[in-house]
Amino acid sequence: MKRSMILNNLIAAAEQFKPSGKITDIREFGNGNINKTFLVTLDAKTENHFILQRINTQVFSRPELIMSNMRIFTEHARKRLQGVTSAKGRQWEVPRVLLAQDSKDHWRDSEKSFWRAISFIESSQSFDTINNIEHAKEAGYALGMFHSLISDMPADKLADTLEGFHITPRYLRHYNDVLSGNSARKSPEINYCIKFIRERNSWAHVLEDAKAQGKLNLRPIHGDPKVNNIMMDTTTGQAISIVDLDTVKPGLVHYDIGDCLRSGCNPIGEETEQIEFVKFETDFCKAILQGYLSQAKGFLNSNDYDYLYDSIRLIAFELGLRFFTDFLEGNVYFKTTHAEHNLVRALVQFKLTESIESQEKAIRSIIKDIR
Ligand code: GN1
Ligand code: MG
Repeated sequence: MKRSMILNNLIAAAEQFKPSGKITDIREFGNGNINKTFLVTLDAKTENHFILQRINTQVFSRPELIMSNMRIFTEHARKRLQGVTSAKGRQWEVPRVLLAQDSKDHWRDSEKSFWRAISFIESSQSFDTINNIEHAKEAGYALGMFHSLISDMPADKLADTLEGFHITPRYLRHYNDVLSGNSARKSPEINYCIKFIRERNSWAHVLEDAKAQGKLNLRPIHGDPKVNNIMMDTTTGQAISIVDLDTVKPGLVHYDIGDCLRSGCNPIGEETEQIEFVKFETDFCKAILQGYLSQAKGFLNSNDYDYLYDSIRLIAFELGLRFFTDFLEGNVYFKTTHAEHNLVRALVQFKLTESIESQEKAIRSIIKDIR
């Protein structure tokens, strides 16, 4: 598509959703790996920003379902919230779905691209990495708050918008297919990844096996609670919201806990190229879990605790596996800036997995102490 056409569609989409006022600015926003995200600024007295997104329909093949999940979740959470925040004296915000001029929750442009808009959490910011222990506690609190708001919602109220998401054995099967059809020259890095995955092949079924045995149950989850989806109040420094609700769907809370910890306890971040410095920070792990359990203690059972360590290790491993597979496949899923981007990302997650494994005793003892 020509640049001018893309720009025209972008402006037309923003016009569709603007609540009031004149659009004064549209700029790319955040570091998402899948969708295109923009921050729209309006010339309005209140609510002078909103988030506009073009959904990647190669990944989310039924985007209408994302929107209906999002509406079911936000409605439920907002009802639950009445009473909760005032009691604690803290603020918590649930993003709102903005409707287009025809009152639909999305808009298709002339190219059939799928656009939707969401309210912006004003006076807040997000960070790609955790800055300190307080920040870590707040990130954990945010995930706990999110889970607690939907803990009374049956998982089957939500559609499965991304089949196979976080089902590690499925990613492994796909990886094996891709690998067997790949004839590219194998560099030492590629060989390291192949060996790394092979050595963890049978363990990688751990959460799905526990689910099949009835030890872990499906619940509504966020799906993507990495650190930069947690919004922090710019004045108080407290967590105020979790955004990016595309993957709100039935799953194991362990996927979320693992994702929050694998992103939160990696102080140099998932986009680093300094692979030798990647380390899982157990002090952050303890603080995130403390913050999480301050909200989540009431609905976690003994089996849930038993699988926490594995979930931390698994989601780091799984993301490495997903990045590596995408690299072998020619970067068809995650946005990249260079040909080896997904290979480097995979190496970061595998290093992180190794760091988790080498600190297994310490991590298990943190979990034991706080349960
Ligand atoms: C993707 O697009 P983004 O950055 O919100 C991915 C997550 C990964 C994450 C890694 C739908 O999320 O699962 O953990 O990249 N989302 C999807 O940064 O695959
Ligand atoms: Mg996302």
